[in-house]
Amino acid sequence: MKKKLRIALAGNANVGKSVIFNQLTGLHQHIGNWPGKTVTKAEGTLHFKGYEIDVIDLPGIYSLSTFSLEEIISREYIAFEKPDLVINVVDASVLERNLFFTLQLIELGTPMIIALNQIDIAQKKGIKIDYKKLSKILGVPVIPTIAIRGYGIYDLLAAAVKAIEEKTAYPSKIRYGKEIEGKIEKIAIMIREIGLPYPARWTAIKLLEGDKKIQEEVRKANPEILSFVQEMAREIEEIHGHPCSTVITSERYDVAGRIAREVQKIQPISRIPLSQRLHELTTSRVLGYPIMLCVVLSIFYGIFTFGDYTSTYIGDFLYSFEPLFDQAISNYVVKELIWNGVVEGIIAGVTIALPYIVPFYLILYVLEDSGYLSRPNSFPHGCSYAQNRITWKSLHPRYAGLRLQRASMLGMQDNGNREGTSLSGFYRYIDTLRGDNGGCARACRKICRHRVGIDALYHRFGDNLSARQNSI
Ligand SMILES: Nc1nc2c(ncn2[C@@H]2O[C@H](COP(=O)(O)OP(=O)(O)O)[C@@H](O)[C@H]2O)c(=O)[nH]1
Ligand SMILES: [Mg+2]
Repeated sequence: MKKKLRIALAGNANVGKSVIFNQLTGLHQHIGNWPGKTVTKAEGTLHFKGYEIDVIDLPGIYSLSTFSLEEIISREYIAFEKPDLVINVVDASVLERNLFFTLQLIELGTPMIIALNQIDIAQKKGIKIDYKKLSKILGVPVIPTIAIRGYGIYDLLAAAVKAIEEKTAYPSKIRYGKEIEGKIEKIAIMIREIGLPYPARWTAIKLLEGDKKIQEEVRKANPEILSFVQEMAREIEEIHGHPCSTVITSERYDVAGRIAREVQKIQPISRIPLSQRLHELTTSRVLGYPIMLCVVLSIFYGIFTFGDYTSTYIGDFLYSFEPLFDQAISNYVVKELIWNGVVEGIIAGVTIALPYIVPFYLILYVLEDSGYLSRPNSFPHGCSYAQNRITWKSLHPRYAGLRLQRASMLGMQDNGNREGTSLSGFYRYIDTLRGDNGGCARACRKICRHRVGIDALYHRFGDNLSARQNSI
């Protein structure tokens, strides 16, 4: 039977926990709610190096207090359910803010490693983090990751399993100022005697912070401890001139700031390459859509304009052979059959297909080669194929459909069909706006003429046939 492990992902909101969770567990996920709560619980399973690993994506939180449901859920899960390891996901681009939570996890004494995520964003901001030094200071493995690209995810998993196996996931103690540290120690000694399920040092800090839930549990076990804590808190307040909880919070921020300053270097932002800037522009939430629209419209406009001109010239060139053909073939029926029935069909095909389809594929090739088509499905972030319904892959059929509709509408009107009049009027209006001399319309008319020519032949043959039948 496979050995089972439980790993929890914890960290601030929007640091990339869910992306890492998805990378780790793929489709093997179960999404529900925490029992009796409205907060989403995401669990998944993966198999790695002979282990069956349950991964849980904890809600995003900024502290381990009891101010929100998310904080209570995360704190109780880590403290009571005791996962084998917590992966603390940290946003490398705002290290100091994230370390504030990391320090609290360390206080809780949980075995942990750090996923230093979003290093790509940090790099863009000119922030370089010495993750080995960070690992040394905190005493736990630190793995740099770019979750959205899957970079570092394997290393993270390998480091997690190794840390559990070798028991190297126990962080160093982070020390506060001398006078606070002395008081924490004194309270912790008393806590150890009553044997609470939480680590003694963490409980002592929480008592000094005035955590109501912990106070209640301690009161039940030994109310004297609370009066001692009150005395200690008052002494701290006297020294610092602020409430004890504020002093502890600001000490924590100081420690987080000091560590961040020690491990990160902020360099002047290097020039972002043009390709990167174009990528950002074309996938931006705001500008991505108008740019995409402009690209699509430019493709249509360019192809219609280019196609109309080339179609006209190719058509004129091929039709210039008609008088020669007339001279060469004297029999009217044979001439009609070959010219109207075959040659005009080929001319129509050539003047429609070549001038429009070839440039379309060329443009598509250039777009594909540039990578624009493969940018988050060529649409700005968070905007999927399914949501948009329009896809690059469907652009060609749509274009061809539009082209044929246009052809058929103009043809219908030329044939005196009223249904075609309104839409063909629209197309003609667009042609006028574009200053088009009606090249496309002419090409469409050729198809229709070809069609009319064939119809005429049918009629003629039909008439001949019926005349012959009558004579018989
Ligand atoms: N550039 C970049 N974006 C990331 C990375 N990891 C996550 N994100 C993005 O950060 C946002 C928040 O990620 P999510 O996993 O939902 O964060 P959570 O709130 O911690 O679960 C999403 O838009 C992700 O696409 C990363 O390594 N690099
Ligand atoms: Mg999430």
